[in-house]
Amino acid sequence: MLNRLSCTVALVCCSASFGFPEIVADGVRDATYPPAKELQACTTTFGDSTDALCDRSDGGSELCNLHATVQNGVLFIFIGGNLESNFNKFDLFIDAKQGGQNVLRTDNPDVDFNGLNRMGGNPGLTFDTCVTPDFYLTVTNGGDPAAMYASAAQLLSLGGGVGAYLGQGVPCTSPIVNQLGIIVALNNSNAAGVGGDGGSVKGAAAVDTGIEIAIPLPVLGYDPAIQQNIRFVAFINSGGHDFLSNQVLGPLPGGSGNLGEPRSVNLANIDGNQYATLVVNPQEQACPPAPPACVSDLNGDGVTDGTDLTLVLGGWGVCP
Ligand SMILES: [Ca+2]
Ligand SMILES: [Ca+2]
Ligand SMILES: [Ca+2]
Repeated sequence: MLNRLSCTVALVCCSASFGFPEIVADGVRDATYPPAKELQACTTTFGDSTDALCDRSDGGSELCNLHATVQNGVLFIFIGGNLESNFNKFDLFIDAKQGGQNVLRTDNPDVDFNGLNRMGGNPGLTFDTCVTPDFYLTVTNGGDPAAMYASAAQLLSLGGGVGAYLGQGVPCTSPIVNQLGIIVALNNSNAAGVGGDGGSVKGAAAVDTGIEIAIPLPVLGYDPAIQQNIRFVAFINSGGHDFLSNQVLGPLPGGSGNLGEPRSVNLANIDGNQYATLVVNPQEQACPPAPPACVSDLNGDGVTDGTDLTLVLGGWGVCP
C-alpha cells in the first residue's frame, strides 16, 4: 500500500512538471514563464544601470517587464530590471483574494522600519479602481559587498494583520529563502532595458534578469475554489518608502516623471492600468461590483445615522 501511494505521488509530481521545466527563483527569467503581462513605457528617472554586475547596481533602478505564473501551487513573479544597491526599495502589492486595501491604511504591520505605513494615510497611496491588494512584499539591497533584505505583510481590509522580516541574502548568489516557502532573488546583470533621460524603452521586453519571487498560494490566502485573477502593482521607491519613482508596473503613461510623495499618489487618476493581471479565470469581470461597505448606510453617504433610520421607518410595515 505504501509503495502504491508513493508511486501515485511520484506520478502526480512528474506529470505536473512534464513539458514544463520547474521554475527556479534565482533572478534569471525561466523559459517556462508566459509572455510579459506588462512592459515599461517610461525611461527611468531613478538612474540607468549600465555596470552589468550581477551582484550589485550602482547606476540605478528600472522595472522593464513583469511575468507571472503559477506552478505546482506556487506563484512565481519575475520582474526584469535592476534594483540599485543603495537601499532604494522594490515594493510589490498582490491582490489575490476578496478584501484588502484600495487605499493604504496606516495601521498595517510595522515592516521595514514601518515603511509600509509610511505610504498610508492622509489620504494614502490609492490603487486603480477594484485593485485591493491583500499582500505586500518589499526588497532592498546595499552595502559593499551588497546584501539583500526582504519583508512582507498582510493587508487586511481593517488593518492589523501579520508582517515579517523574511531574511537576508546576497544578490546574484544567495536568494532569501523564508520558512513560509517564500523565495526572493535578485540579479543585477541588466545593462540594457530602458534608458535614462533621453533614452528609449525599446529594450524593455528583452531583459531577462532582475527580481524573482516565489510565494506558495496558501501564504497569500488564495482560495482555489474561487480562482480569482491575481493582480500585481510594482514600483521602485526611495530608501524611506517616501518618494515614488516613475518605474511602476503596469506602467505610467510614456514620458511621466517621478510620482513623489506616496501618500498623495492616486493611480486611479492616472491614465491606464497601473497593475498587471495574471488571468486565472477568463470569465471574471474586469471590475467586479464592490459589496456594500456598510449595509445599514441606506443612502450611501458614508454614515449610519437618523437619515437612514427615517428611511427604515418610512418603509415600516408589510413589504408587498
Ligand atoms: Ca529563474
Ligand atoms: Ca483583494
Ligand atoms: Ca490608473
